[in-house]
Amino acid sequence: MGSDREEQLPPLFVTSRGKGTFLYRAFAGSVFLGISLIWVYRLAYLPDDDDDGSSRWRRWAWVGMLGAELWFGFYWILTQASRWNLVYRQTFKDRLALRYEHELPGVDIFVCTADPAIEPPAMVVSTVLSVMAYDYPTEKLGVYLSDDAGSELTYYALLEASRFAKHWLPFCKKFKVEPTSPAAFFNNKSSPESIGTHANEEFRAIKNRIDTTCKLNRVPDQVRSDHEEFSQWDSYSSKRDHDAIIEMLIDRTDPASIDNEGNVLPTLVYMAREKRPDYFHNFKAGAMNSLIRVSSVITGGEIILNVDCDMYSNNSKSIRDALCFFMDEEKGHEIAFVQFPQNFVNVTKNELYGSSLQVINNIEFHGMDGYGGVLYIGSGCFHRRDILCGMKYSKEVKRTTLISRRSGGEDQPIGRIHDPQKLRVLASCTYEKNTKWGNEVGLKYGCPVEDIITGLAIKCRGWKAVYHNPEQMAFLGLAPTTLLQTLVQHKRWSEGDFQIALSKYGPARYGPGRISPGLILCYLTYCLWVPNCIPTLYYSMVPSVYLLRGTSLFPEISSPWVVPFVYVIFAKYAYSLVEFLQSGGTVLGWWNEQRIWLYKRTSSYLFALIDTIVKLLGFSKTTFVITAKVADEDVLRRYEAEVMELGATSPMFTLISTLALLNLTCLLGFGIRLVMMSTDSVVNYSGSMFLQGVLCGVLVLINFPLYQGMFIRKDAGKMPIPTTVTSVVLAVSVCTCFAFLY
Ligand SMILES: *[C@@H]1O[C@H](CO)[C@@H](O)[C@H](O)[C@H]1NC(C)=O
Ligand SMILES: CC(=O)N[C@H]1CO[C@H](CO)[C@@H](O)[C@@H]1O
Repeated sequence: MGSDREEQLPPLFVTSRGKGTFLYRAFAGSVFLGISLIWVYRLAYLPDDDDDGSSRWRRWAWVGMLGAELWFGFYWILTQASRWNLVYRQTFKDRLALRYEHELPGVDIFVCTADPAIEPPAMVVSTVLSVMAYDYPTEKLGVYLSDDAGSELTYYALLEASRFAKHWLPFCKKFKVEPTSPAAFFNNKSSPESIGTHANEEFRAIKNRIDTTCKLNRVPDQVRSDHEEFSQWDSYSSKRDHDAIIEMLIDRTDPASIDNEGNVLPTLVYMAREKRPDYFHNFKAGAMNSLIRVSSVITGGEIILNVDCDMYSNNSKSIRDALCFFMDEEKGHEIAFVQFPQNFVNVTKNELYGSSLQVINNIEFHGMDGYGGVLYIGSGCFHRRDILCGMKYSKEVKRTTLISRRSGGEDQPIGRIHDPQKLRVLASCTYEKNTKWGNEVGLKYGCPVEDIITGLAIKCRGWKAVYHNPEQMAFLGLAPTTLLQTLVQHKRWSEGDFQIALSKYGPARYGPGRISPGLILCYLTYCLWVPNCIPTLYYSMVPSVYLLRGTSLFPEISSPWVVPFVYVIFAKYAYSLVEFLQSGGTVLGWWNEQRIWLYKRTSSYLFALIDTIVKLLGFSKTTFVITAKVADEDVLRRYEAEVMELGATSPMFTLISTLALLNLTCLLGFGIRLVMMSTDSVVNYSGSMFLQGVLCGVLVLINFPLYQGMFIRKDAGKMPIPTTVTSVVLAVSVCTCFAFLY
């Protein structure tokens, strides 16, 4: 290749640094000073160890406060890493088209679904259609649906979709439709109605057929007799026990596979890997690895995109965006994957469950990107196939970018194996036995967050990752719509991340020398979510019960030591509010986010910690809970009205409501005590208990929706009465013990 010419070409992407970095660093330094002063205060004023019981209790509580504050300070330092050095990326798709339009690489897109009852097939095929309609040469596109339930309903839906694609793809092209998910496009009130009536009717008809079939739980006999492949389900016994089923619904190399306007259609493949009760299936990582193998012999695209089945494409140019990174002459060769943010269509204005992940998407990931290593979060991510399959980075491969390998003619010959028998072998339970799959090749096994650990391993092999967060969001999915879903989802995430921290791939152990120190800190922020539960529980209980007793654990209001406490708390929260507003949130949304922050820490993370310990002791195995993507209408109505959904029985709910009631009792007790005092002692007393009272008061305020759910609301989403009763009993007994015993 003419390398002189290459070097003068303007780049395909540019990276810019965030503004105000210096100011931010100065601010962070001042907060750190405040934190250090808090530590100093705790050490300097450690209560003496008298024999008197009450002061001994105070001493221990004080030591606990110090421990909690040491942890919070340490964790705060970790979170600074992802704010230290923000970078933003911009791509030039016109340059890409100009230079490489005729040598664009093949792209295989994997959509994973696991259960037709939780992830409705009509939604899944809308996602499939949205990615089939990417603005990309269709003869280079392969779309694969992995159905881990091996359900014929999902296959049926895909069959309908493959027929609808013949209308949908030319329609998208002709009218430049955005987004290319038919469900999203036709549901959007602002979509021009005039252009789509016919397509809309057709889509509604197909959606109805799919929904009806799913409701009846049975594929129509006519369809079954017209399509002999349904006979493969004759041997199907359950979603945990069935043969591999691989069907090519559209083969782009087949001259008959054209849309209504005569253009080639992208390849479309249905895959249900073999499942047997005796073989562990490794959840989504197992499905992804089967897809990697099967696709490698059918279309063998150099680039792999994987999306969750609810994450439709909202930007038909995303592939081109990603290629601007991979194909950049200067830097492209070291990039292993390009991660897009996970955005959600379902979020309400003041996001009650904090599930829009705005701060992660708009701040923290840009910070990780600054260290060359955003997380791989399992959806909306473009990978280079050879790197995902274990290739190591080395200086020699510097020039083997996608392009030069392609034009060098060293392409792995794509077998174009269409022999179903051979394909099924690739998706069989036994294929991976005694191979490196799940370890050095493909996605890693043995961790509930296979994506995070795989991304980390890739970076530890020397590769870089890029985060691209374009204005027009690339992928849109569904956020959890109930409190319990949110808490359960976070339990899974935090538990998985914590397992990474404890494993031999723990960033602090495996990272040094392989990835940058900043990136290690960023990873630790996520991997150490779980241990936050202990100090948070401590801080939300102990000061409150000591308030009830009248024992002070904070400096008096007139003492200069109040300053660092007030400054750190004020600075931290004011900044987090600014950050939240900058990321497109509202003030109320921020307040809601703080509540979820508390609930996650005191329930999800605690249960994750308990489960981790139980597993370490060898009592149970990893289980995987899929987050439901559908909710009944009643629940949805409350979600849209931003009324907290509490109508479920869960130990998590018992825990958070006990804590809420505990704080309420303590605050009331404190109030009663104040009322019964003389004016002089009120001033003194409230001065010494000031910070503690504020802390308890804020905890009561933030728990307001819980009190409502327990005592005021009458709808089906209120707290179940048994939970309320249990929590009241627990909270009152704890308070009584502390107030009157010892
Ligand atoms: C999704 O795409 C549409 C059409 O281009 C755009 O108007 C909309 O803003 C996008 N949605 C989001 C959340 O970015
Ligand atoms: C599946 C689901 O929850 N969908 C809802 C997402 O939110 C929109 C509007 O907020 C609803 O119309 C959907 O039904």
